Amino acid sequence: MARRIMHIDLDAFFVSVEQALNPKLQGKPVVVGGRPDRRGVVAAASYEARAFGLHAGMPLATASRLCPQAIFIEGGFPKYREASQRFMAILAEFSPYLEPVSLDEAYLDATGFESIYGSTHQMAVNIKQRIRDELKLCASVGIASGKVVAKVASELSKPDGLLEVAAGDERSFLAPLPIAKLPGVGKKTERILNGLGVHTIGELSTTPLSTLKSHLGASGELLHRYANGIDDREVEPPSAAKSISRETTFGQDTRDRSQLEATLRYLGERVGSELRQRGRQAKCVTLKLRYADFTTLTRRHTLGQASDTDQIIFDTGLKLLKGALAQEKQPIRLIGIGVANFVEPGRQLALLDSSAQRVERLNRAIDRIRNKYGFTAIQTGRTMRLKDIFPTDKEGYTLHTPSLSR
Ligand code: TTP
Ligand code: MG
Repeated sequence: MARRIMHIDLDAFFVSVEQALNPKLQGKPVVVGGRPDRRGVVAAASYEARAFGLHAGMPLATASRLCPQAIFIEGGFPKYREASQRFMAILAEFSPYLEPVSLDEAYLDATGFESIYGSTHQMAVNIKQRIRDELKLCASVGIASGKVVAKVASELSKPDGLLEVAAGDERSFLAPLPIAKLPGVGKKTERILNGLGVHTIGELSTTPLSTLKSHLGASGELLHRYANGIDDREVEPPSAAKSISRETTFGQDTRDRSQLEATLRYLGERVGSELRQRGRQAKCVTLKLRYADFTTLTRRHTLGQASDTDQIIFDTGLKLLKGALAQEKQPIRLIGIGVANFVEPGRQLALLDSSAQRVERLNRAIDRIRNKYGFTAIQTGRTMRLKDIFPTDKEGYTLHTPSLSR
């Protein structure tokens, strides 16, 4: 199936957020970056301001000379961050294959989504509409068989654009454009290529590879591929964390076995619950201890078979703890447990023996109840001991480092 990759980029992002919040700014030349009497540069310019030649990176003083009637505002990052989060949340509803690139820009793999929306074009129309309705912002969308052509297309379509390059048309679409439009061609590369008599992407695409390699090194090869519309890079969702852990420092250093084990059990359950929520199983369990003299020990154990159950996580952590306590007699200041080496759960429940099945079901039942009524709605035997030590609320025990232990 031919890939359909979308590049979505918000128009005049910082300025558009300001205009959405303050309608008086709409339709006017507006600059975010600061007062024109200050040193500094334009961060974003409205399209009305761009008509006067203003652009990002231009000194504010120059901007105000070219367009004295422009409205200059300082701007505020939290507003842009919030708008960005809402923008990405909308995109995530359209496809799970989403790669945020910056605050206002993302790639989305829409391959195979035609059947849902009628066409990829219609899907893009729907995305633009949701962004307009919910955020009062305007997005430009490029659609192509790969990232590079999709990005060039969205850029070219701005503002309020939507441009789809049909499969097979990538080269001819790029050919007439100046090389500076090709992602990866910066000022320096542009100068070198111009020196070789190369001005358009089409000319770049027919320049011998050996010439490009000798003048640009490895990037010459990449640019040659891009210029020919070849780009197999996948849309990569942000890499999920590679481990999950919880730890806490005790109010007082301790050697109390039952307190150590109860805390380990509790932290292990928090780890297990997040692991199951992420739909992963882990092959490795780690224990972390910090002693009264601040020396820190970490021990790890690799499981014969990946697991996501509280019992296996705790039992493994407990074994590591017992081994450590046998070796070192100092009181303990901090305890932590974690899991790593994730795998997708591959095996069928039916293949497990019946006692393992019971454990899995039990874990899921506990998760359901805790999701509904809070973490302390169910207490397993060992963690009851913590009641005497730590205050509880619906969310769980309030340990000394809540952010790490929740
Ligand atoms: P861009 O998407 O590059 O620009 P834009 O959204 O303002 O305009 P366009 O319609 O061409 O996409 O950058 C997004 C935001 O990042 C921009 O609104 C402000 C910020 N930014 C800076 O702070 N400094 C800069 O030099 C650039 C280029 C952007
Ligand atoms: Mg933008």
